[in-house]
Amino acid sequence: MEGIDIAHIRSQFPILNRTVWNKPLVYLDSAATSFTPQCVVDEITRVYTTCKANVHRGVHSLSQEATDLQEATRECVREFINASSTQEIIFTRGTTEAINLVSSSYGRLLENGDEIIVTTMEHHANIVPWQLLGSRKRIILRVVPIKKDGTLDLEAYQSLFNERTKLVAVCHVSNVLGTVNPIKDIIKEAHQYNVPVLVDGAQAISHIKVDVQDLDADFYAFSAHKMYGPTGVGVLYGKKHLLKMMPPYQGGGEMIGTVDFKKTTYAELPFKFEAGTPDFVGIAAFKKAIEFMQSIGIENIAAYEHELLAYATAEMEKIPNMRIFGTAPQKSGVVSFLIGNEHHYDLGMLLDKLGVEVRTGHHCAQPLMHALSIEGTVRASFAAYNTREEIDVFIAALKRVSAMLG
Ligand code: 7TS
Repeated sequence: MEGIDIAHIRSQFPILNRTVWNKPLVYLDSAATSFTPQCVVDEITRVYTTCKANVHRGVHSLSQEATDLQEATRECVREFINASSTQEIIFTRGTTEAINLVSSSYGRLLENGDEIIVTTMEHHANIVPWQLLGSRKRIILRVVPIKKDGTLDLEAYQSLFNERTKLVAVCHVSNVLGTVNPIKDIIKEAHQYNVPVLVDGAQAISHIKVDVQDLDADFYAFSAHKMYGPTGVGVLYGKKHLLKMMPPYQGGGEMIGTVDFKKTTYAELPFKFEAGTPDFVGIAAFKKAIEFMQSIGIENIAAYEHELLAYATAEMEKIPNMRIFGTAPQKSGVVSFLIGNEHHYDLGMLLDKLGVEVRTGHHCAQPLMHALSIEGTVRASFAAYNTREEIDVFIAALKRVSAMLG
């Protein structure tokens, strides 16, 4: 494939050389977390061994260096998603915390009887924070159903708006079905009612070129660990005017202007939402992960993964009793399946014995499982370091497992 030097990419991931049960590793669980290239690991070591000093905490040289690294990542993220200002880039622990930030903070502005639109295909991280809000106030969740192929029912979506609708919270890409939602249209529709939209971008950001201004997204959340980066780091993008009117999420150091027992003022954006010491080492290394993706080109990654998905799907469809969940025309590199009535757990365990690492279970999307009338699926997901040869091993393993289970 043009634009992708797969051998060069793989050489940057030493973990790919390990074995599982004495079999070469075939890692097809990058939707849960992606592997991390050596440049990211090296940067973590470099920061720990040369300038691990707390950020925004003083005039000494080490603190200044660490601060510069963190803020360089903020600028890198801004450019990566084309936000208009670094004030709109808030570092969090991940997608989950980014969504909890919005639910806790923006949620304080909501009133009894207000409504939030979510969809059937949301990860629990984009459901439970809104339900928690509902335990403090009477907030009603309206749920967009899905069609047979795993696309959203957009007519139903349009019918859910009314004068009490205060937010739409929707994933860009489903972590189970792989469906790429028409997020720009979804946002346009909501904006006709002056309703802001939070996009859960956890499964999109490393697979699709994201331009928050072009999408006109009000909030966009994602995790570094799913984009070849370190664990414990994530981003909430928010439009400045919304972030400005939102109260702080957590209180502590960094997020204040002045503190007095009578009156405390808060810091300017983005620091107003960054209480306490962040994972500044991880944040520094996150820049290397973004640069890694940029060195390949996100469009090249997307095209390559799409080839892998198409190849895997075509081969899987040849296996008797294969049931694939999610057949949307626009899909990202995720394929969920079952074989006949075999339990997803048995399938996953046996695949593991053959060196193939896939995710099994409800994938933190139980309402979607209920809608599909199943308990769980097996999910294979792809990243830039996977190969057609690995898909061949996966398919051969699937055939063997299928035969073993009869
Ligand atoms: N939203 C979506 C769509 C996700 O897929 C995930 C994680 C999250 C939010 C939460 O991200 P976190 O980084 O804050 O944990 N999804 C998965 C998965 O599909 N398998 O393991 C984690």
